[in-house]
Amino acid sequence: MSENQPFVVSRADEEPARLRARFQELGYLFFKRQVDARTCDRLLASLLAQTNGQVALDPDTGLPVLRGRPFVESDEDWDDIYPRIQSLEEFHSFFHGAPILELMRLVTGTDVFVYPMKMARISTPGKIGFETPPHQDAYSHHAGPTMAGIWVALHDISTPMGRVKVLPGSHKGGVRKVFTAEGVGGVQCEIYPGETTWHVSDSDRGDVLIFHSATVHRAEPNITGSTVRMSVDTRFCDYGAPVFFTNLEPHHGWRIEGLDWDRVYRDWHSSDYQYYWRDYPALF
Ligand SMILES: O=C(O)CCC(=O)C(=O)O
Repeated sequence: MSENQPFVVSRADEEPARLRARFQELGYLFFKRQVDARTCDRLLASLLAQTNGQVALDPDTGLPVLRGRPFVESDEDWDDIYPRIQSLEEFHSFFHGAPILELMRLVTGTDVFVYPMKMARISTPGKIGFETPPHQDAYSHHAGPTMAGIWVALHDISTPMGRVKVLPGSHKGGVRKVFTAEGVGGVQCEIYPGETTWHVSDSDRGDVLIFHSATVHRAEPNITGSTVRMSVDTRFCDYGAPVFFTNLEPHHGWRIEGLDWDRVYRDWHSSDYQYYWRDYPALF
């Protein structure tokens, strides 16, 4: 049996040493409303505009709702929608903006490298059992101890919508054995006996979760009738830490034909965040 406890909430104006100590203790930091609501609304609207009406904003609730059939990452519908999302300049530049970069620097205490790979999550109802299983990003991104994930809620997320939860302190046990699993990513890591308490909370739009590369985390199933949970995330590390080459592709570029940077950058107005990693000193 496992149980949930609420996230410990951190504030960006806390003493940095205290925040970093909490990060090393819990393996995560959760910040309320770090990204302003209008920025989240704009990005959410742009993401939704790429779905051919399959997911739309309910004007009464401000939440995304499913208008078409349910889908999960790597389904035919998702493969059709996702390259258009990946091609949004606004989606990529979101992670290089001040509110996100400031948090990354606060957590690391140094300059950071933002991974080129940016992820958008679209968790629809009707797909129970396909949610992201427990895993560590250190395994899936071949990353070292200074790498961390940063996840942002684009709208208010309540319990039934499929929240992301973490196993506090789990980063201290190193990188774990994995086995094949149903769901996003296709692998699940070992959970040690006694690891029964997860941390998770409902989110407001703009809430940010930062998790250590070895922190075990997972998604809950979306058990709503029609609400879709949408969030975005990427990875970052201390500037100069080794970054594995698979993180230099667009997310799912390895399996969706034509989803490469030329395609992604085709309609961008600025080149500021194009190929910015090419001179990064520690690629392997
Ligand atoms: O948002 C999700 O559903 C999964 C997020 C996640 O597992 C990750 O960012 O590694």
